[in-house]
Amino acid sequence: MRIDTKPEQFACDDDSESEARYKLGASSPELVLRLHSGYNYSGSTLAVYASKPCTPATDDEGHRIGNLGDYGWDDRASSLSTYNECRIKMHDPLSYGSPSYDWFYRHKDLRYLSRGDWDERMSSLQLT
Ligand SMILES: [Ca+2]
Repeated sequence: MRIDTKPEQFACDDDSESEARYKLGASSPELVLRLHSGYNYSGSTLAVYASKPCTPATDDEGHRIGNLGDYGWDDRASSLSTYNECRIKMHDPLSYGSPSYDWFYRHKDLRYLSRGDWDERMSSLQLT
């Protein structure tokens, strides 16, 4: 059984956006994913940063979140964007598994997760 490392929370600058920010890994983080609580990139946001670029390998354990509830985002996302060549696989249960929504191509913007019946459903995710 895998136990995921809980990412550290970023310190917020006074003049920064109000969105919550988290990073996966330790150094030189780059933006890989942004979740939104509303459709069409509206509502609250969660920005996810990774310490290394996404790669074509789907088994990269460096880019995954096993419990979005750790950040208050279990069953909450209604739209999302990926960045920096990353693709996402969404999972309904905690700790991955089925049902899941397949990998999207790079820079795929998902403005309405309801279209795939994935509105407020994702509980864990992988990025590649
Ligand atoms: Ca779920």
